[in-house]
Amino acid sequence: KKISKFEINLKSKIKRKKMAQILDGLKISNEIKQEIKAEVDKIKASGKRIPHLSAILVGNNGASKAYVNSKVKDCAEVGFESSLYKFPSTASEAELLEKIEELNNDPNVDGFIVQLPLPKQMDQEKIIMAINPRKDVDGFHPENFGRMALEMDTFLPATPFGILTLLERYNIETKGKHCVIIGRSRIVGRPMSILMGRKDFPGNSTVTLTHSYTPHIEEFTKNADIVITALGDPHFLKGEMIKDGAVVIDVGITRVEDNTEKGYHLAGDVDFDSCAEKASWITPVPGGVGPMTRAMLMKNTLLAYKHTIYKD
Ligand code: BQF
Repeated sequence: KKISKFEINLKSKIKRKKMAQILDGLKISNEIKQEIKAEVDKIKASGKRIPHLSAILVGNNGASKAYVNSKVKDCAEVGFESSLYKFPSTASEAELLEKIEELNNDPNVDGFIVQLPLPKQMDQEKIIMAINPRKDVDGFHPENFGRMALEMDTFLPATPFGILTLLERYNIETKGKHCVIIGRSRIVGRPMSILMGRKDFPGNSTVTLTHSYTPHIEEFTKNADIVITALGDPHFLKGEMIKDGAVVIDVGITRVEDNTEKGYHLAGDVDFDSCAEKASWITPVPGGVGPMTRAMLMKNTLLAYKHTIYKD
């Protein structure tokens, strides 16, 4: 039987893969920073004190230095005041606790962060517990984690807050969806598992939290409407592990050494090319969740300034 040109055209049209749309974190993060800047401009015009974020950096970790510097730059961009306190890696826990107490009591500082990870001799938990929850713009204090889990107003950790904001701005349906999260870190996976199950938008998902002891992870990811990867294993999630039309959020940012001037590039947990062929929406790396993380720290600082979370 002869096949007409029309039929061939039709077949190739049906076969042609529909590529995923990009969740553009860089674009949305710039919009959010612009919105914050507009608010700060109004605050300035009214003659009031401007929002102030402080940061504590301990030691010489290259990535930590770069992160903290980028936060100082973001503050300048949105019009916040910022201050950076640097300690050598040999600093004692007591010295650090003293600075935290000073910032806790400084009425000119709205919020502050201690850049993680800390050197090994420091008890990270003890340091975080010393931060006044009202100034904990990273949302790492257990009181704020508890408030989050109980669906009270609080500072959400910047990365989960950034993911929620991306889903919200792109109006991605989460209600009644199956959300599979890979990784149970304190900063991403575990809070995300709580947030996606909240009675809110984004939220109202059925959540599965998978991790290094989950056998046959693909049996979960294949059944997920939304997959969030935060494990730090470049190209871990392959297209064959997801279902058609899935929403794929990549939180991985592993530094992979290469021959570029920089000496490295960032690799996500998602095998972008194979997943983009099947997904409906996908975040790129770089330019996806990372820039959102940075913008949400600015947002939390503004919320601290305005006493949006703790009202007294
Ligand atoms: C991008 C962080 C692990 C440990 C401590 C943009 C960032 C990253 C990636 C960024 C992170 C990760 C930050 C991209 C802040 C996110 O375009 O892909 C921005 O600056 N982040 C941090 O301060 O501490 C970390 C990850």
